[in-house]
Amino acid sequence: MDYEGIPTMRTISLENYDPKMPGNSNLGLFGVPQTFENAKVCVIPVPFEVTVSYQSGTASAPRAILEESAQLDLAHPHLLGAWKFSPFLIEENKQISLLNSKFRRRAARHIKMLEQAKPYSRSNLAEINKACHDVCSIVRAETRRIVEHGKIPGVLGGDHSTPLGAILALADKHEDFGILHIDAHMDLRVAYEGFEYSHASVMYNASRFGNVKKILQIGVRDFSEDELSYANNSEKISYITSETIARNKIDGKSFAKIIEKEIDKLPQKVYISFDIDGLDLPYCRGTGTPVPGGLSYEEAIYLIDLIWQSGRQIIGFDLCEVAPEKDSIIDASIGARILFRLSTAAFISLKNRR
Ligand SMILES: [Mn+2]
Repeated sequence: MDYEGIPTMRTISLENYDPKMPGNSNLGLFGVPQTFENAKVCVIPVPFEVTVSYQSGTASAPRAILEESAQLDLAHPHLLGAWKFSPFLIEENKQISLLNSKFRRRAARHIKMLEQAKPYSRSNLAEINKACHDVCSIVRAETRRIVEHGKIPGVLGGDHSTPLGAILALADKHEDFGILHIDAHMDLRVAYEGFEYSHASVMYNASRFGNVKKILQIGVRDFSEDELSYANNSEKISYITSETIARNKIDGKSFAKIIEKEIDKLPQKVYISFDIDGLDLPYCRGTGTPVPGGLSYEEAIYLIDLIWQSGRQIIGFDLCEVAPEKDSIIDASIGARILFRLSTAAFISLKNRR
């Protein structure tokens, strides 16, 4: 019998769930007993970080963010009863973490050889690329399944290579969409370190899909001359560096003024790719390639909401490169909050569907 009428874990469902109860991540993302059938937004966990070039740790993000997500209070400034529209977390595909643990060390060895200018094994590199390709295929298939059910997919990485399969699946479905890319990096490198599916190449790879019509990068501040020249020579790619944002603000322009004109360049359908290092360092201390400068948390939320507020539809999103620190819950907590705002924004944007 239930203790004093409180439903036990097994009997808690969306019907009898009480958002005032203490959060429990065993019930689901954000502590809500969401179901696949009911959810309009589904999150695919991708604990994969084989191509990370500097600090590792982001493969543990899906688990840490799930645990931390139950601590959030879910009142939302634009959505009454937001908890009911909370996303459903798809069950993790075990193949992904198997491939991650098998190939992470082999990739690290490859990077070490490159750094020491020593000859590297071509077959090792080919096998790493094959593993990354396999993960891309898994994410693509999962995304396709979600999209076929009329739901919005979100990828929870892992490093920034992980959403490529989702962008591919969305490009299979939508003829014309843009990407809002929040990041410290342009990720426009061609097969960085020999990795065809590198985290540092994801926007280069996405820019080659015909149905991706526009990529708008915000907060970028750490890039190579090759990436800059690729961006400058591509009609698809626009960017606002965090330095430009900061200078404009110093000159007395508002963040809204700087951003709005650029958002207008995006098509009606938008995919949001959110690398946590697009935020300033205090918000992502554990992340793989930290860079000072960047957006504040509120500026990022403003940007996310501007997509639906401008009449656009969010067809999918990802959150990558969150790397929870050992003795701190802060990175995972911020990640969970960004994930909640991304998924609620996607849900709200359904009203703009055409
Ligand atoms: Mn980045």
